[in-house]
Amino acid sequence: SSRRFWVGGNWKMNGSLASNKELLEHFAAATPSGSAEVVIGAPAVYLNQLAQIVPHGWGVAGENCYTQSSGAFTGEVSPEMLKDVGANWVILGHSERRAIFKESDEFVAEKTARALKAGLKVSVCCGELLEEREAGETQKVVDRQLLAVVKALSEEDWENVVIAYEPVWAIGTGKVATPEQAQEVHQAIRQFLAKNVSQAVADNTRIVYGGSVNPKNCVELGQKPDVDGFLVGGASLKPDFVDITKARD
Ligand code: G2H
Repeated sequence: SSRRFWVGGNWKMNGSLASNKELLEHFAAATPSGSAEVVIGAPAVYLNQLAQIVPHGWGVAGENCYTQSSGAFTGEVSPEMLKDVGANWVILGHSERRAIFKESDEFVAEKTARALKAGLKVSVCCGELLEEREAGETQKVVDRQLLAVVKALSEEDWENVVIAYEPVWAIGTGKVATPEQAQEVHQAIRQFLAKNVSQAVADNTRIVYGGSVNPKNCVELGQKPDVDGFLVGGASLKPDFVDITKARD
């Protein structure tokens, strides 16, 4: 397909000036010139550092942003500020933001629209809780989360969006979804896009899997036809993250 494989690292609230530098030097030394598009997400305070030292061609992502460019919003960071310090992507709607910081589907969608308007690309996350999967509600939950995004975006906006499907029960637990489980939901998301946006957007939008991806399980997951890459948490803090970026090569 025309969908270039996409691999994001999501460092979450980890790192330091010294450890970031060391890790990025490891990545660069591992000749990370695979065919995938690679993006590293890090705490906002480190994005300026990352923008200067990520391996050639890799992108830099914020892990959140607000809906306004500037103003009296103590503690928030705007999409324009992320761009200003060298980020070209932002991860939005991660399950930790939804669960811990109570972000609603509508708020995530509004942030997605605003970040795109500011010229950032967006990796927007969705995914069900364990009890939702067990109740047979996986697709209903994912559709609800994505419908809010569909309503907030224009068809052209989708060119700059990657959907990350991250089942919450697989996040940081070591309990990775099977390739079949991932494929089933990714395929349903693509059908959802065809029905609710357009066939072209369904065909061209990257849908990546997240949740306990590591160098051992990434190859099999990456062979599934609707798995267009990964969003990687814990394993993106280790030198062999580079192997995951080459899962499809
Ligand atoms: C899911 C994922 C990265 P991990 O949160 O977004 O983290 O790979 O540690 O499960």
